Amino acid sequence: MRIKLINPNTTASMTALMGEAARAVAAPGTEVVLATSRSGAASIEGHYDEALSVLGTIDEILNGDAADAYVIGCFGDPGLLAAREITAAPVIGIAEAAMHAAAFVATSFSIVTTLERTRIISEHLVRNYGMQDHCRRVRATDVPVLELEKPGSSARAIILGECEEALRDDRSEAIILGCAGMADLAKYLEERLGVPVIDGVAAAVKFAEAIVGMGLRTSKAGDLAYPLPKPYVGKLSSYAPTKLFPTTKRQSAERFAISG
Ligand code: 2AL
Repeated sequence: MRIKLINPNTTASMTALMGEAARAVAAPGTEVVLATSRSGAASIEGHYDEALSVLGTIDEILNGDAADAYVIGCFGDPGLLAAREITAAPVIGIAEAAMHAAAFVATSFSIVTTLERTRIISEHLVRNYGMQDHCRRVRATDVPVLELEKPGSSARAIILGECEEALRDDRSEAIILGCAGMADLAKYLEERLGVPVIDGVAAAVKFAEAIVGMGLRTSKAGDLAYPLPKPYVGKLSSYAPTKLFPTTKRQSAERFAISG
């Protein structure tokens, strides 16, 4: 099967790092195709960055070869539900995958993320995914996303320290890495902390394999149905659903039935 891993930020080196984490866990028959958004912010660190990243992700789903599943590789899961509307192939967000994986191996977890201003994004996701009883705390390190990949950066030590505090003060039993750019830290941290450390990129790839393996596709029966046909104007006129998606129930059912 082919899984397309989309980095919604425009930093190709971060896509490569995520790709390594994805391919390290992918099954032998899984091809992981990497895509870096072609429009938007170099790193996603707030609501504005997130909102503007969604078109780049939509472009990656609509253009190019179809995939059996898509992974949105940013911890805010930006545009996840919109992405699910435009394809019947499963779309998995790394934050939702990480939280579900954590709940399988621990009754409590802490999320260790980047800038303080992104904490609220993770807190909203915890509530949206019904994980309030599992998530003890979201911890921000104030490490900027692009600092994570700078050689000689103190990011690794800061994150390790925050994880140690989480285990001690939150009494959490697992750690979730709150940024796709931390994907290469899971093993390093797990060895030092002695608890499960969950990277959402790896978790999302494995869940995508499982869901595709079960033959499941995104339901088109309700709010995740293809967008309704209507005109769009201005800069977004080419995104008008009329030209892009099935417009009748019958066409929608036909598209739902096509694998890929
Ligand atoms: C992220 C992420 O995963 N990628 C990015 O650009 N920003 N999330 C975060 N909390 O900083």
